[in-house]
Amino acid sequence: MKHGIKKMGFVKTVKTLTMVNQKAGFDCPGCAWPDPDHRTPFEFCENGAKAVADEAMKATVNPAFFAKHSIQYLAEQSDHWLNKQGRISHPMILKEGENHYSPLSWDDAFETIGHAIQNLDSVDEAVFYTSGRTSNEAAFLYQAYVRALGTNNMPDCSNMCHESSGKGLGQTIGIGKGTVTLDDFNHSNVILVIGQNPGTNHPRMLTALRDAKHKGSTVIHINPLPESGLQRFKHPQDYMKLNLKTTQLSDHHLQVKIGGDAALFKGFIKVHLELGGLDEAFIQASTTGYDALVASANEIEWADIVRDSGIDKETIVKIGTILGKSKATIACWAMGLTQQPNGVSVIQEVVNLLLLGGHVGRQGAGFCPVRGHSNVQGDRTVGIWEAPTDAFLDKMEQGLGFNMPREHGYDVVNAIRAMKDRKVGVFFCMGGNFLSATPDTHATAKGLRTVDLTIQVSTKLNRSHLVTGKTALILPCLGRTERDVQSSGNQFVTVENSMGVVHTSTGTLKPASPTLLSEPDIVARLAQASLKTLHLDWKGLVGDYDGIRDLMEKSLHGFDEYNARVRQENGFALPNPPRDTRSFATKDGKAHFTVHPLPDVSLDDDKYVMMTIRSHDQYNTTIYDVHDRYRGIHGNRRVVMMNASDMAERGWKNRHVVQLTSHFQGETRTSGQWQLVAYDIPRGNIATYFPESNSLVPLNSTAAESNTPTSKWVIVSIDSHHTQHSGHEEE
Ligand SMILES: Nc1nc2c(c(=O)[nH]1)N[C@H]1C(S)=C(S)[C@@H](COP(=O)(O)OP(=O)(O)OC[C@H]3O[C@@H](n4cnc5c(=O)[nH]c(N)nc54)[C@H](O)[C@@H]3O)O[C@H]1N2
Ligand SMILES: Nc1nc2c(c(=O)[nH]1)N[C@H]1C(S)=C(S)[C@@H](COP(=O)(O)OP(=O)(O)OC[C@H]3O[C@@H](n4cnc5c(=O)[nH]c(N)nc54)[C@H](O)[C@@H]3O)O[C@H]1N2
Ligand SMILES: [Mo]
Repeated sequence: MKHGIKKMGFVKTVKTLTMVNQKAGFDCPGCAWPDPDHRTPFEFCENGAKAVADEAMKATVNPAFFAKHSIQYLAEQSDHWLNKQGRISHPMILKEGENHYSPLSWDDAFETIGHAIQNLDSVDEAVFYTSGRTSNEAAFLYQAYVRALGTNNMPDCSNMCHESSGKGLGQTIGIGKGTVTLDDFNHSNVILVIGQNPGTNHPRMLTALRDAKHKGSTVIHINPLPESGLQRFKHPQDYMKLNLKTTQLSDHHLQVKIGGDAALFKGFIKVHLELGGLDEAFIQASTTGYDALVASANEIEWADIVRDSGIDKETIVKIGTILGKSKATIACWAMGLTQQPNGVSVIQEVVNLLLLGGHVGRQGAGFCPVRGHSNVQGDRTVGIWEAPTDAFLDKMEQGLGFNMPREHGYDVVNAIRAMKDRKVGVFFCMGGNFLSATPDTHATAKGLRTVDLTIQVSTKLNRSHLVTGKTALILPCLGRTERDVQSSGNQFVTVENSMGVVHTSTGTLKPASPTLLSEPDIVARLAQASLKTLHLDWKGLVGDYDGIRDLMEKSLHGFDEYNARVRQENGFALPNPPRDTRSFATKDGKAHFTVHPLPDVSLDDDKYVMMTIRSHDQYNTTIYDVHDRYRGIHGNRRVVMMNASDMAERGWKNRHVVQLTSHFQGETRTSGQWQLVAYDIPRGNIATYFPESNSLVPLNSTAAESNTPTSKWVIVSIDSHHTQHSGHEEE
């Protein structure tokens, strides 16, 4: 309530928060955790309230604001300050060589973009980014437009997020998504929470863990940090029932070293194989690669497993035995696994372990990659994909009635490389904050500045509005919480949650400014301004989103009777072969055990591994405040969490100011003015907050196969700070 009242006042707060995640309300723009079928009036968490309140701010970033503040002035302000200024009210343009954005009409904005696109030498010089809040309708229309233009250049935030999960699962179980439902949690024996901080990033997941624990499940938390949301959890509604007991959510915490999960899982697999109790019928009938897995497990030495994971053998045997005896195990994970150099293969070690016990397509068991942005999974399902398969495009062509480009496009890292090579003329962003979210901030900034025209469809001011192409546009749009009225009346949109359930989301608030357009409307006008052949009745489609959904039904697998089924009370679940029928859409129709060498996690003596993580008061690059309450850190975000013994060894105390230098393939990157804080983290490991530390993440350091930046594996050296900090314009 406090977070709401500060930004929207009392009455609007009550009205708004009681619509979050309700059947007639809007989907929380926070995370992608699913809603229970039977809802209480309060289906939101502290951080969801922050996200909603942040969107419901007044539209004070208006033409007068931009007339008052130059780009140079704005660039000197912190991310926290930029976000605090309110919603953006009008389309704005920053003309080449000018220091202030000035207002322009929507028509002029689209004409500017249309010209720029039509003047490109090749459509492949246009790149279209998406952040994962975009609805299914907007995303579907957007990809249809980009493909009508003739390119697959569609990098999206998931390239930096769960791409490794999609690849890791797709290759082994034939679907790049999770296989559990919310109800499975209530039937599980064991729940693994790996490389994830749900107390801050998916708070409503804690309720599912609490309920599962009350039914007897064991929760095993694998993380270099203790992450206190898992230690002492009290459901907010228990305060009202005066049931003030806290639940210890995690029964076991394995304080693995950063990057040590592959070794740890190889240990679990060894224990399981020795223990027996495998699901032999399943292995026999439905998998391949079992013998090779056994052979490789026999070869691996315990000494290597213990050294690389940082966990002693006794503990691995104890936890491995619990896992080996479990009749129903769920594995949840997030960025601690996906943003590693071995992001894909470490997820496949998790797959190996669960396949041994047949923990897939069985009640209470399966894979649960916990998604970030509230519709990032839906965006991919409906076509935001730089590397689509032919089968996917065949169906899309059938539905849309025009030819699709087949050559794969740029993902996020390749888009930045292309900018640096001056191969990008127009860069269009549907939401997000590309400059701050991507690695290697200085390299990205340099890349962005080579582009002729950059366009940001946004709700709030961020650093990507300040580090731009030669000409820059801001197109302000409606948020998820706002009423979307088109020619046929009030519209709703649809989204897919982390467990593959598609449902409606209806904005209820008065739009922050009468000038705002919906995202589908922006796409339609973009198409009309820049396509040589229209192919679709863009205006008609936007007049009534049912028309967009009818097109989706024709163009996508699993969307039959979309308009009818998505209107059902709890929406509907998309097809999921492993979950529905224990079948696997791999080439041979089997689930695959895979063998990977132990990754090299060795370090030189003077080096540390840095992970870049989220605080409790941020939503990705949106900084709500400068605290991290659950970790006991207040008033500063430029902090380095470091082991007390590592600090003592260097003669350093709390608050000592250091500079960090990252090392990769002979290159270094340095960033100064960081304060040390002694923290419960393994020796040799440190943690900092993103986006501040993103200038240290090397562009070319990416995960094998998924090309995801290794935001959780940055090799650094630490020195006392001597040189002057260079200002944060691009940091
Ligand atoms: N309030 C809020 N909610 C959010 C977001 C937000 O910024 N704020 N962001 C949304 C998005 S887009 C996403 S993707 C999710 C992110 O959700 P998380 O993945 O929970 O986010 P991170 O802060 O990146 O945390 C990663 C966790 O992995 C651990 N970790 C790091 N390296 C390793 C490792 O090598 N092994 C293991 N086992 N653990 C490791 C870290 O200690 C940390 O606990 O949250 C979503 N929800
Ligand atoms: N070092 C490091 N880097 C990381 C990560 C990390 O853990 N460490 N995590 C990565 C991950 S998992 C992700 S998902 C990315 C996130 O990357 P992005 O999705 O690009 O970044 P966000 O900060 O979520 O974007 C916030 C902006 O989106 C706009 N916005 C908000 N709501 C809406 C809306 O409804 N419509 C539109 N059009 N715009 C809207 C606002 O203007 C806001 O400023 O960052 C990645 N970067
Ligand atoms: Mo994410």
